[in-house]
Amino acid sequence: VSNRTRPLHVIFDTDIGSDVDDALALALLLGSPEVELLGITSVYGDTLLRARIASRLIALAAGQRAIPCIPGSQDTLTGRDIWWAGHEGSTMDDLQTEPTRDESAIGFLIRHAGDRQDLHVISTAPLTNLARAIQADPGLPQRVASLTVMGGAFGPTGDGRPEHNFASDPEAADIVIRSGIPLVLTGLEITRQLTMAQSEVDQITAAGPLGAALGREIDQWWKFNGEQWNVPHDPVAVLTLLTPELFSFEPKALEVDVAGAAPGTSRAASDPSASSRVVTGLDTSRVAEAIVERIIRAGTGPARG
Ligand SMILES: [Ca+2]
Repeated sequence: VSNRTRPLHVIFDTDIGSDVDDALALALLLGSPEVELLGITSVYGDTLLRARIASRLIALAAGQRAIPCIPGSQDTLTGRDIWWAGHEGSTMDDLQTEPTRDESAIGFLIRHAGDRQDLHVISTAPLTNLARAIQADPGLPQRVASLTVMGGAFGPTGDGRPEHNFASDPEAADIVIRSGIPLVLTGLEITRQLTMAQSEVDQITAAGPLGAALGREIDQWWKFNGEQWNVPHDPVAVLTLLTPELFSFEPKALEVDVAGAAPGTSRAASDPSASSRVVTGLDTSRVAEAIVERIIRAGTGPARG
């Protein structure tokens, strides 16, 4: 349990529904007592469906209040093709009954940054909503406490391809990186140091209705990939905000390619004066434990007795 005296005010910006890791990241946030989740903004493709998926998972969590789920940008800044797995929402019945908030996601981000100097935004998706919010309100980067991002690749990743979130909307990543927003980036070379396999999934699936729903989402994602494991990219990035003591960070100047052979390709160079920090290492076993522990807490509620 954190020794913070005030809650962390968080907005979670997500492409939940495709890769299961956004759902795991949302559950992790719901199981984190130090977090006050102000809202979920969805992005990339069918964002109404994505907001409904988030709403369903929140409703299944133990003891949760209503948290607004707001459909955000469907298209990317330059109209690049949307990657859509096709299975989004298919493990959940009657999703059209889930409430979403009829408000601009970009306006929601700007409004909360204006209300509070202590807003922490977490993005585990293409950065379209954030880029549009910065375009609409160029003072936004100075009014948020931090922006935590799963995105980019800053070391060997094995396959030589740019990371999905940056590659899906590189122009948006470029705008965010250049904005001076206090950015903490977790790249693929960090997240790929962890995998979730059957033993973790068995524990999660046993954790109440939320755990069961996550179990179905994990199973669907494994079948889609033909694997018996997945990489929890987005939960790892969320933990860089909640448990920074489990990570090492370095200030780095960042670049992302918006043209050329592989748009979305990113680079980072050490720069003590940079406003951005890149995660350079992690305690893999403690991060893995924290992910499972917090997701279970979201499903079952705080320990009693
Ligand atoms: Ca994601």
